[in-house]
Amino acid sequence: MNTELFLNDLNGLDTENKDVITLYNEISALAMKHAGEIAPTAGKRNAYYLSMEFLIGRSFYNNLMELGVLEQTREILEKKGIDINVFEEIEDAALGNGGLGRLAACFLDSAAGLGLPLHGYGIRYKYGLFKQAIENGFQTELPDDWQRFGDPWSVRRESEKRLIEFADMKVYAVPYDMPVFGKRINRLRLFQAEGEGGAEKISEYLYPADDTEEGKLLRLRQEYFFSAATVAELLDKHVKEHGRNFKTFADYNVIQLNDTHPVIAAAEFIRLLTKKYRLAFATALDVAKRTFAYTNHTVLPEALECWKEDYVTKILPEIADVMKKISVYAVREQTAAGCGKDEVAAMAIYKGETFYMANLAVYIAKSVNGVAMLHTEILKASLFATAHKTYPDKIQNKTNGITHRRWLELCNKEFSSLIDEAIGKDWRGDISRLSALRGKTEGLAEKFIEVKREKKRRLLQYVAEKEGVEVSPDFLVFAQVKRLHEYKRQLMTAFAILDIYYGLKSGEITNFYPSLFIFGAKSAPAYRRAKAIIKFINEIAAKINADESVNKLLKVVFVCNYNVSYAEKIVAGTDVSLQVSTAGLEASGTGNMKFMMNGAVTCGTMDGANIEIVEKAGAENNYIFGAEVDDVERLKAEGYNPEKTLENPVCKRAAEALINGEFSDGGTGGFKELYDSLLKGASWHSPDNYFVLYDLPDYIRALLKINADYSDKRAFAVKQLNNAANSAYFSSDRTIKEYAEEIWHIQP
Ligand code: 26V
Repeated sequence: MNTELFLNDLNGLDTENKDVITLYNEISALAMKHAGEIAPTAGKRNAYYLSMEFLIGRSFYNNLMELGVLEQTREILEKKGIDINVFEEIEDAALGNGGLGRLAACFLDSAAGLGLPLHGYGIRYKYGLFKQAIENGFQTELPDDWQRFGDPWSVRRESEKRLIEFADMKVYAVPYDMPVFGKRINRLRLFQAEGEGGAEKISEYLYPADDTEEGKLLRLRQEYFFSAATVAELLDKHVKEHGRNFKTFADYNVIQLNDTHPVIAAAEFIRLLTKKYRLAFATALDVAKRTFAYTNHTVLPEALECWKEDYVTKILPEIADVMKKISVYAVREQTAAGCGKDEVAAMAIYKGETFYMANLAVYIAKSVNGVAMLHTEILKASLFATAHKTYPDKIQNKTNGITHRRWLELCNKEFSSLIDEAIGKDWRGDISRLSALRGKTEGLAEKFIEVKREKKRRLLQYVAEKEGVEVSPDFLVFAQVKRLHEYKRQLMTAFAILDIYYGLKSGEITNFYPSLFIFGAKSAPAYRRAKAIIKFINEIAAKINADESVNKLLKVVFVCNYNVSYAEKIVAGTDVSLQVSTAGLEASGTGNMKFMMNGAVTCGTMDGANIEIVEKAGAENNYIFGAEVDDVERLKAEGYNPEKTLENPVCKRAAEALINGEFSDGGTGGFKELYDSLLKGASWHSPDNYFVLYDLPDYIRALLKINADYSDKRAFAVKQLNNAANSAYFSSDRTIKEYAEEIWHIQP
């Protein structure tokens, strides 16, 4: 960054009578002009991160911070009478659903920060994740037209567009490059679909509804569209730099597949090498096997991709052929290695006229990784057990992380300054130094209480403006913010709150410290039970907040349109992070890490990265409850029957709240459906598939224990600080270093 020129231009910028959007575009354009060029990639080994999602959030503040000019920009604008916070009106680029997409954004940030050549490739959706509105307690969806503010951080590369062919249409993939600022400027390249005959549709929506054949085909087209554009570009680049010697391709390139969505890139890679460059299939397969690596992000069966053969054949016949051929090689190889019929079937890439994309990914990839220790163990022992036996060196762990730049320095300046005061500023450049806080938490408690209160005050002021619910910053703040899914058990939190409410009303619960529960969550538009849970939360919130006899002690708010920018406020202003998924089902979680780093205690189950959080920060500084993986397995084997839990009045009252008319689902039948899912089973799920009723009593105990402990504010602040002091491990800088050293073999 040429700071001097930027500040000079900014000083000279005429800001009179300009609206926020114009100013946003002009200031961003100045930063782009003086930021410097994207670093060249030629002659060195590069890593490419292929992902259907990059949940970047708002770029303005983050980019100015990374460029080292945020504070000066704030001051210059102030002199011109402009509060830099006005740009909060500019919405996020929400090109992702949740964890997987946000992780991709954190990874790019960390790689640039460490000077490592990692480049993102994905889709430039016209509309990102829908904007959520709440009407009468129900979620409704509005299109997210993020480009209406302009897109000053992208550069269209018209001359680099390329034609992507389907059996029934041809589409241009036009690259848009977003610089990723850090020690090195890396590139996030997003392709936009253009052309005739409905070509634009391919990059119109993130995750189009896939309950129809048309929707499924569109999703497949999206996957192929950006995978094919990326692979063709990398092969062209290799030929230009090294000639047609593809045996060295894997020396210069490694392609990381973010879940199975882009695994079709491996098939396209082989198709191009064999068809265009005339390599033998076995040779092409060998190059692919040395080039690709795969990350798994979920073990939920319904989230594991498979494609019916006739869909693939319809629009990508050559890809279908390549995948079948890969399958033949895999079967041959596995049989030769001594695998039995059942074992070969368990690893099948093509079976029953269906392609199993996770099995394809595991076979092709030189490395397969899970995203937290427990998750990786589950991959080895269950989901990919046969593959693990056959290829014992393939599966490895890379525990997720989050960028401490956005998730601590940017979103919590006050706490960051307190850390500076205590241990100096070195931690900002080398996060491992944050552990110097460890011995100092006792001494920092008083100041931390002030910082937390200030962050709470700002958060609650924002919540009051947006949601119309007023809460004092003296409340103890709990938050459960994440996608809405049954396995994440927001319903269990709602039940627990309701139980506390009844207890406060009846006088059974006394000495209760005033508490606020914040929920934030989007449900997939077609996920009926998740939508019913949102309505249920809003119903209990309305009842509790309106009850004068209790609302000085207990409040509930469901924040509307939870997104990256809202998260930045919530993680800083929360005391207790709720991470209560059914053990074994949350691959990692990354929200848990954001809260920890900002000094919140975790109230959670032994699941995903919670286990490692507790290991690092100490069980005494967190609140763990509920069934563990072994318990869940035992319960399933015994034939868990939730009817039995109803013998406990707590569970009985919770379940009945869904059907006794106390709360209205507006006549949708949604609450009865939730009740049935708990006691009868829903679709292919067994009753209480996620052990909500089973874990509820223990959850309530944990929440009440936290409430009691909080009365000693100082001791509680020390617990919170102990979490922050031990959070360095969860910086994505650490994660990216591990990927770079152990999978990618790339260097600054
Ligand atoms: C996708 C779907 C799609 C169909 C219906 C149900 C369902 C359930 C879950 C998913 C998750 C897709 C992958 C994903 O976002 N996984 C998340 O990845 C994060 C980053 O590794 C990790 O922290 C989260 O635990 C994991 O859920």
